[in-house]
Amino acid sequence: MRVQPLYLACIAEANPTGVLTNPMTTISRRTFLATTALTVAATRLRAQASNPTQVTLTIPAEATGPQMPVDFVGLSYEVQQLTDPSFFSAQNAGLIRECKALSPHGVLRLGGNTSEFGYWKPTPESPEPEHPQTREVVGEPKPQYYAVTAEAVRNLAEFLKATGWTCLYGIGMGTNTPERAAAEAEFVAKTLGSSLQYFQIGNEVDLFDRHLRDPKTWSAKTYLDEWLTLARAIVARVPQAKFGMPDVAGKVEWLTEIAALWPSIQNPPHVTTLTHHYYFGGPATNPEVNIPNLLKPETMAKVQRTADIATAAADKMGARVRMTEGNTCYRGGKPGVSDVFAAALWAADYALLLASNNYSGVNLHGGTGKSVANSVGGFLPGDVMLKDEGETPEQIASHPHPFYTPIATFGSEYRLMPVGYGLKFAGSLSGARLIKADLTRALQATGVDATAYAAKQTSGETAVVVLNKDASRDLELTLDFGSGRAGRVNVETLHAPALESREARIEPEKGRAVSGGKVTLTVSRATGMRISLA
Ligand code: BDP
Repeated sequence: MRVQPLYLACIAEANPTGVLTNPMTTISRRTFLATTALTVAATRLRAQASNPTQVTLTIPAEATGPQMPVDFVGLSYEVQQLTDPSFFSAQNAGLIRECKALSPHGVLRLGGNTSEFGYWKPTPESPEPEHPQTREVVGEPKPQYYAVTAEAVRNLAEFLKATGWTCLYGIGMGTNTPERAAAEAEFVAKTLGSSLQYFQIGNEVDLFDRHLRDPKTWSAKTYLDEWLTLARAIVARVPQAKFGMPDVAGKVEWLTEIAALWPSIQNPPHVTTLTHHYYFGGPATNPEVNIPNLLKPETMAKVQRTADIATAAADKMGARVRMTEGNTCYRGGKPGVSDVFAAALWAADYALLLASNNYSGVNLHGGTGKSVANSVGGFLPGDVMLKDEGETPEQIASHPHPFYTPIATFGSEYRLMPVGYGLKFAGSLSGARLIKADLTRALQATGVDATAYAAKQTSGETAVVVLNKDASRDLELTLDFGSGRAGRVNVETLHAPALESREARIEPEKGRAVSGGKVTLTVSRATGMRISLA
């Protein structure tokens, strides 16, 4: 059995689910105080273990980097989630509350592997169409067809209004026809109105050669031809339609190829966004998917290389880049990595690195266990792993399903998970212009695995987010805002007792006075800190 840290056992006493995101509301005060005492004692012990590493970061006064859009933060769900029309509906108060808590201007992306098997059913009487042959492949969704109904789209529109979010609406490509795609798009455009940002046609099209297309002929070029047929059919019925594409799983060079082919297209559809996906690794059984690998600097160096390729292609097309579907570990996530605090630090760092590369946003994938299990062949490898490790059905059920979901469903309750807290923490810079300064390089020169991002809000406030991902080293950080700056900084932390904790919190700390333009703070190991100066 997985060894549970002491504090979690203690919390689980009062909360049988064992999963915590907001201890003040889910456990008794007595248990919370006991937990806090343990945590504080553990922190003291750690602090005695080694001296903090001292470092000074100079924060330039001018912000000349990209502006992080107000709607940078997003979530991604399977289209199959629409088969329950009450899920994305004005009635689903719990989900609406968690979405709003995550971001006041979020972006809901609908897609995933299941999007290739949904068919548009405009009226309850519309018959199920005939479907083409596909190959069944382990790990890919079984060709289980389902209807996307007008009722589900109407409810989705109400849900978006209630959250203040917009939508990237996924239309299938794998088994769809231009006529059905256009009819669906027309209804969606009319029903979602200004809540619709754009359409995406096809999910992870670079993997279609596995089960949906002929591997001998499938390429970026054949994809583009097919995409154009569908997109033009949509534009014929929705002339103002905008698109994001190609939503590749991994072949980011398809973006380069598409950008090279683009000038040869007569009267091209309006593509606002080039899109790709990103999963750090997978599946759950892969031993390389672990906390040290997730948080090490090389992981983000790889992310940077993908961003360089994607943004160069987008610049050529006059578009932006968005990471429309991703998370820590594919095939539904890995317990102990995807559902713990390490994922919060990863998500915050990943999102801010992409923001500093001028991405228009990030959509972390999640949803219900069933919809994601269906997207990967019917079951989550993480469940098998837990069973093999001896967890009881109750213990397994206490994990979020899928393991990486930013908002988890427990019965009728919805809760923001650690990975969601990380995204929310990064989202606190939304709307601000990033300050170009190699803060991360300065931090990593000390040998500590930490990163930092600075930004200037339109109000003039300067905010610095420091993510100390290091499991063993604390930072004694001096921020130098320039001798002309004075006042007090506000401080907020993203923290949990340990990287392995199945919880996360964002909490204010005591402000500090700035003296001579400088302020010094301790950023403990495995902690994020946001320091802002008006
Ligand atoms: C992506 C798919 C999505 C899956 C996810 C996963 O688009 O449908 O849920 O991976 O494997 O490849 O977790």
